[in-house]
Amino acid sequence: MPAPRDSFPSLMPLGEFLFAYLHRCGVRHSFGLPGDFALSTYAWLEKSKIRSITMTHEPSAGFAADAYARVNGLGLVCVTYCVGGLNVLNAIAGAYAEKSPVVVVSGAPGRKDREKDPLLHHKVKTFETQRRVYDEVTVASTVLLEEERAAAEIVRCVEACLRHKRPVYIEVPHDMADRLISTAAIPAQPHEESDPHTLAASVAETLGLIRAAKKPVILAGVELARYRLAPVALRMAERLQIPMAADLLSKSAIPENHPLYLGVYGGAMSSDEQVRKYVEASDLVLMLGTFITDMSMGFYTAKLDRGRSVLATTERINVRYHRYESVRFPDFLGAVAAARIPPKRFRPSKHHPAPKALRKKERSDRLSVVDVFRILSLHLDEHCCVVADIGDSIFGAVGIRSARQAQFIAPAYYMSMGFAVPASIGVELARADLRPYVVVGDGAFQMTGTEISTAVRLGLDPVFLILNNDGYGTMRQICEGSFNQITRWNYDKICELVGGGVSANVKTKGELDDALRSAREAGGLRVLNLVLPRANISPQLETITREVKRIRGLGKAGARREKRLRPGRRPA
Ligand SMILES: Cc1ncc(C[n+]2csc(CCOP(=O)(O)OP(=O)(O)O)c2C)c(N)n1
Ligand SMILES: [Mg+2]
Repeated sequence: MPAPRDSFPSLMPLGEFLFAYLHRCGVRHSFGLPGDFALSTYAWLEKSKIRSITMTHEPSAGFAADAYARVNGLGLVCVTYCVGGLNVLNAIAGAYAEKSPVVVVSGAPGRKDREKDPLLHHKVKTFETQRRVYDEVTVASTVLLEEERAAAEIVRCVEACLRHKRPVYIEVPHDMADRLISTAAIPAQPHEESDPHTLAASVAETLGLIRAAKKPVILAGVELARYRLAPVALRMAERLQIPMAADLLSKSAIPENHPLYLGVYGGAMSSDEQVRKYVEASDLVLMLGTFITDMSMGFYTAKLDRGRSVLATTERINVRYHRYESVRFPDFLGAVAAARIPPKRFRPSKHHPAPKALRKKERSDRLSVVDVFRILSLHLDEHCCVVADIGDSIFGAVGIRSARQAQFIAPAYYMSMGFAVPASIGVELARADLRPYVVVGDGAFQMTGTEISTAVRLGLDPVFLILNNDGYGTMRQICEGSFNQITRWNYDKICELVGGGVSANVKTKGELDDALRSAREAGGLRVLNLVLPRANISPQLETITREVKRIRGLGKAGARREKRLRPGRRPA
């Protein structure tokens, strides 16, 4: 989608144009933290129609903007030079890896400052350092040092962000923000088109495979969500009666209450054996917008044969062993979805089991990870968005199966801890009708849990479920050690600290059910400290840690290897 660019006054202050343009492209909130080099930019942000949200720490601003971008279609971070910009870098790297369109605006030393090479505070090596670092995690970057080119540079970067669904970097020297820039000569960006012959050939080969297939299946990938193409894929699935599975990164890209939905596929990390068997026994796997990653494919346990698959993404169109160049994914998908071929026969009956209701006699049982996700599933509906952090929060979430459509957001490929609490702020600001249900480990909570104070200040109403298993449970499964121990916090006291919300300690299945019901009925911000047995994990985490240990040579096999390599010494 090209960004709009017309009808601006021909001369505008740079800062005014920047935020007016971003607003026109759909940005309504900015996440960040000011600093002296960014204050002139912040002054324009304050005057603009975009609401500035100050977070407690820049990494959180990055996670919030990433989640906001996933829901809204474009996100914005505003920070100061290096101390702020480099603080937010990891979150932006995650947005790059998982295709989330975030614009990073950073304040910087002035044009005048750069004439000599003084040692200015926040400078690392050269004035170019931060921009060069950002070149690794963005699809376009610019330093706005010239009035004549500034507007065109802003448009170029934002258009790249929208086109590639990946972050871009815009550096605003502090003495440039107020300068008048020309908005007249903004060159048009080239419009990419599919080569019609190659498109026709790729579609014809795919349709031939679909016609011949007895048991095709669609793996609905995350790009369907990013490029808003899920309705097209759904249309295709419905017309051809082809069932669909998602992966961990794309979970909920298609509605999980759809009759054609099978569940999450990820090799041995699938949501259940039925899905795994169905996908692996299929004679044609149509991977639409799918990222094939070690995580989403269950750490190399997935069994998908290239000879019976189509992989169509914005980066490649592969039909079995053929690769088609110059074919745009939306064109390919649209053409396959519109083709008139006879539908398949699919009986959905035994798939997609709804979560089992809680029985009276189990209410006093101690809570387990599996039950957390089962009970949570019973309370979710189309107004909920589950935001999961790393650890069993994300692996166990494969087991979430709500009876009605619920959204799901997680850094399921880049896997950076600390994502979920700040991300929930981005989700709720992007869509006020979505209530975040944040599933976060005690370790991850200790990284960015301070953002609860931001949520309280903004009057938001997320429900935080802290999976408290006394430390880094995931790491403990792979390799036990004192490095997995963290301080035991009184998580139920956090509401007192930040001055808002209601918290509770939850130990049994019945208590969780009651707490979620009360959260639903009364609204408001909730913090639930879910006290779990230390060794209790989800079946998905068990699978993945077993595979990691096997591949990395850790655990028993690793100890034997260590002994062989260093006879007489105990493994560390
Ligand atoms: C920023 C970051 N640092 C380190 C890791 C490595 N790591 C993955 S899971 C994990 C432990 C998570 O602990 P917790 O949040 O308590 O979840 P649990 O594993 O106990 O479910 C660590 C340290 C990571 N993924 N991200
Ligand atoms: Mg933990």
